[in-house]
Amino acid sequence: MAAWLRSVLDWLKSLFFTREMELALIGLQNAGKTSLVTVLTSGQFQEDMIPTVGFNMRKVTKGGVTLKCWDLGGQTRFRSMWERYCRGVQAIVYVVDSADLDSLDAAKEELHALLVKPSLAGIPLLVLGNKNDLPEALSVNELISRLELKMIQDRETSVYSMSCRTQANLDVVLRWLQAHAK
Ligand SMILES: Nc1nc2c(ncn2[C@@H]2O[C@H](COP(=O)(O)OP(=O)(O)OP(=O)(O)O)[C@@H](O)[C@H]2O)c(=O)[nH]1
Ligand SMILES: [Mg+2]
Repeated sequence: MAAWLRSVLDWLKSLFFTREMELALIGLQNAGKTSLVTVLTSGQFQEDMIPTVGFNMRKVTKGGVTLKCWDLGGQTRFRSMWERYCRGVQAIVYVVDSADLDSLDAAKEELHALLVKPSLAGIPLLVLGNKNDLPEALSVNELISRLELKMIQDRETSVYSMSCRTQANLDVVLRWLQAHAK
């Protein structure tokens, strides 16, 4: 009953007070960025994803917040676009395949190379260790160490372990995003 009432109240609130939040999803190819947007918009995990060529923009409204998601391609040839799409967003979401241990050094280097850009100073960062349904996936503490996240001092940084496949921690990720909307 309480849950039912809460969802009616959320719906009524969303009619009158929708806030918008622009965010950029970046990270190496195959990390799960498009899967995350798909799970957020449809509630369904899809196995057969196509690599993103360039970028996609999708909007999803959850709990009175419209998330405008710039979903960028992670292949090397698209990485030079990341900065442009990260400018002016309320949050940068950096998605990592936490079970692909061979890609973590490249993920670390790309992240730190992006964050030194003066145009992105101070933008909050959410690092997501995706694919935590896989047995070899690293924990949050291991990700903090492997990605050298403690070196990031000039912005708010949060890290979660999650899975698009099982939707583990998706609620926590959504709450973080909603809390950072204008
Ligand atoms: N096991 C598992 N596989 C996942 C998960 N999330 C995504 N995948 C798979 O990972 C692959 C890549 O997913 P995408 O969402 O296309 O990755 P992307 O980061 O958008 O890749 P690019 O568009 O090339 O940058 C797909 O085969 C997904 O099914 C997850 O949580 N667990
Ligand atoms: Mg993609």
